[in-house]
Amino acid sequence: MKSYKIAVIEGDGIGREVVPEGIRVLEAAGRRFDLSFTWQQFDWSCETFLKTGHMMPENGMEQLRPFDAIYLGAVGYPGVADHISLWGLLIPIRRGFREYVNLRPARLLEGIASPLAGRRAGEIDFVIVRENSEGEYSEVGGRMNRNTEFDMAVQESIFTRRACDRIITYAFELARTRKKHVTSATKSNGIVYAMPFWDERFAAVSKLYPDVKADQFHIDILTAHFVAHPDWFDVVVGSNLFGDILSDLGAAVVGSMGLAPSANLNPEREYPSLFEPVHGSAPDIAGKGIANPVAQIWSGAMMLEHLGEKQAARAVEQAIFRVLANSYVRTRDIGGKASTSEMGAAIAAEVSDVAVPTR
Ligand code: GGG
Repeated sequence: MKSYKIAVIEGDGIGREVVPEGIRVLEAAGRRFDLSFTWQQFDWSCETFLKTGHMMPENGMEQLRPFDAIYLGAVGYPGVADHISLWGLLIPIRRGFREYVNLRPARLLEGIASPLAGRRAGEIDFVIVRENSEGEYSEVGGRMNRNTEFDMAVQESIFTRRACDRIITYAFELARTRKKHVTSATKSNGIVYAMPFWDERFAAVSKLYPDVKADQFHIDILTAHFVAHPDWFDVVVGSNLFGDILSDLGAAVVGSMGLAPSANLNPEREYPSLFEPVHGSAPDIAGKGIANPVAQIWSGAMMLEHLGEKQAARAVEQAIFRVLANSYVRTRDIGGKASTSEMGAAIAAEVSDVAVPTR
């Protein structure tokens, strides 16, 4: 039996409701595929911040370092400014553990209605590859003259050749395992230094992949194409901010934020990688037991894949697909009345005997 040590950070809001369902499903996969998990809970959240002044303890990164992976729910809650919660927990982990790839698949599944008229399952199937270490999410800048009429803020974007090349290369390698097409999200008409540089790096890396189709769109028209022609895309690579925005749009066109998983990967495996749904803590529905746990559960499948447990990963994915395609158990965001735990239980039950495709 293989065993894995997983650090669990449920975080805030619906994170506390969907993570237990993810664990329930991964435990079911463990029983079927002879895997054992040790789940260690870390109660790091906005509530912790309000009690201690820190989202995580000073030695938080040291505490997480020995784990095989990190399974996170959501970060952010009213009462704590969003930049405090994000920069106090999620971003230090992504950066400290060199999780420079943020992988965010968007696939329209059987049984799910896209808000885009006439789109059927399988027609939308792309992956956002988001640069996760620099770009617009930068600590370079500052504030001056606070609370005066001269109050001002400066925020610098950082684009390095090393980080651009490695994320673009990752996108091309991924495309080779899919439909061999990479689209770059740019804005080199308006952002006059960073984005022409991004385009140069995209052009340079794309030359190394003559077998992969490469194209690029300015982010404004790209968002329009996501709505009008989502079937045009396979792998879409973008900067930290563009990738973040595009992945919420991707989730929306495939039916719900509750269906969008993500992986923050340290591809070199020097550090634990982190798996979390794309969605946030959703304070408007938190505490009601109605959040869709699929994004969290699917992020668990991505974690299994990264750990090398490919059969178990496939089983979790197939269980999700089967429940969404065939079952009346569905949460409100996708047209049903089921609770978070009913949905988790239905997927966990399916994991034990669902057919697993070999690929
Ligand atoms: N599930 C993780 C979460 O809570 N994300 C909220 C969020 O605002 N994330 C910003 C980001 O991914 O950069």
